[in-house]
Amino acid sequence: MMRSGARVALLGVQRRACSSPADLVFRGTLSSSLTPSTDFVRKGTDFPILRQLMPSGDLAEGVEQPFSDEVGLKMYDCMVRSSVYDTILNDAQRQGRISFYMTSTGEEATSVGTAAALEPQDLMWPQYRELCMFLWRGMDLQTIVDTCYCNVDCLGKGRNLPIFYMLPKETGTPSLPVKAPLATYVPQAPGAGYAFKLRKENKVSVCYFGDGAASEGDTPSGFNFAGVLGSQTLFICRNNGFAISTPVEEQYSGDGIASRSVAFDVPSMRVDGNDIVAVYNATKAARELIIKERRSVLLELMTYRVGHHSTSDDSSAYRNDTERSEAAGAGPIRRFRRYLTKKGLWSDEQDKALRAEARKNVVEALRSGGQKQKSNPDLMFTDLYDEPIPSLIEQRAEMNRHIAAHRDRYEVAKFKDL
Ligand SMILES: Cc1ncc(C[n+]2csc(CCOP(=O)(O)OP(=O)(O)O)c2C)c(N)n1
Repeated sequence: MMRSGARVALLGVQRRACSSPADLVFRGTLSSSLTPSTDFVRKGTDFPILRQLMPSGDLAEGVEQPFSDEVGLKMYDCMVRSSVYDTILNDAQRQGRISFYMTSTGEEATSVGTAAALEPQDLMWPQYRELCMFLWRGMDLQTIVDTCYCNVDCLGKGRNLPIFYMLPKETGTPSLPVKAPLATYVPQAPGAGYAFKLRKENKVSVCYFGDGAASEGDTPSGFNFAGVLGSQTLFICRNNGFAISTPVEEQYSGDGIASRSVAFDVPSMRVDGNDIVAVYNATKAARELIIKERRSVLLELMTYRVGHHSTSDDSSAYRNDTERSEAAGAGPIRRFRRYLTKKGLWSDEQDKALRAEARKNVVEALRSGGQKQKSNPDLMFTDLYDEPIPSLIEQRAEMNRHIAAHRDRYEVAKFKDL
């Protein structure tokens, strides 16, 4: 193999003067080595999975608990509450009390482990399976349930699907609301991260998304923007094996999502997403690197979507139940509970009491939320334009005619102009 010996300049860096064709330096590559071989490059770097808390509930050799006992117990509390709320709210949809629901079952460590390792000023861009992040940041249960009911106290004014949470201003922790179109936040979050960099702020723009969202064209665009401009963005990909009924094997043939970031000069780390210690440590390290080098980082958190995609899905049509129940058994809550129990920080009695309390609270919040008036559908047409455009005025009139014709089906008695 011939080697030119010349280090090539990175994009934008001055090119050396060439004395002969052999000295030619190409812009925009990291390596200048030359070869006469026509071999294709097929394999990249290996992306090992960071694991620090073993399924047995023991820390890997040399690993120390990175958070205080208090923070550990608070994370566990969020994870259990989230799983209890998921069970009851999913049932509430089945009973026809709310129209739609999506669980985070099995993925609790991905959102609470990251949220707990970040700072309150960091700006969150959620996908929709981050209930634990919202709990960690102080979203109260009644607001969660009111959002699921789309009632008058829903912060999104009932304009969205249930579970489309947003953080109330009083929590003092910024977050964009959950939204439906996949991956739209992936290029937007680096925009905010770039503003943080320009202002030299100690803030990170944190973008959660799934493996399915990573299959959207917006995702590489976002990675490229982040890599080229050095935006203070933390990309958090929850790789849970599925995009609704499409398993990851049918979504990509490369090495997951972590490998893609290398092409965009975004350092990445693949992490066991069911291991709260690894998720926490990886996020801390990522945040440190982002602020120190004013650049973006990607974490690929390997996990499993234990529940159906949503209440509109029946996953028994495309996956076998053995796989699902095995994954449920190996979930992050059990693993962390084993650890806390071995450490003498948690007991079966405490676990029972926490679950009973969470259940009682969510049932009570459902009862209270169900008695509230639904959000006014007229609000769908407000806050978008200063002066409503003609098509919006026509759509609003059409909706009002429809509601007037089916008054018995809508809880509109208290609304004016309808
Ligand atoms: C742009 C866009 N395309 C398709 C959909 C329909 N859709 C909703 S969720 C989903 C799967 C997303 O999978 P993933 O990002 O892996 O998240 P997960 O549900 O597994 O947590 C799809 C295809 C959508 N909401 N937006």
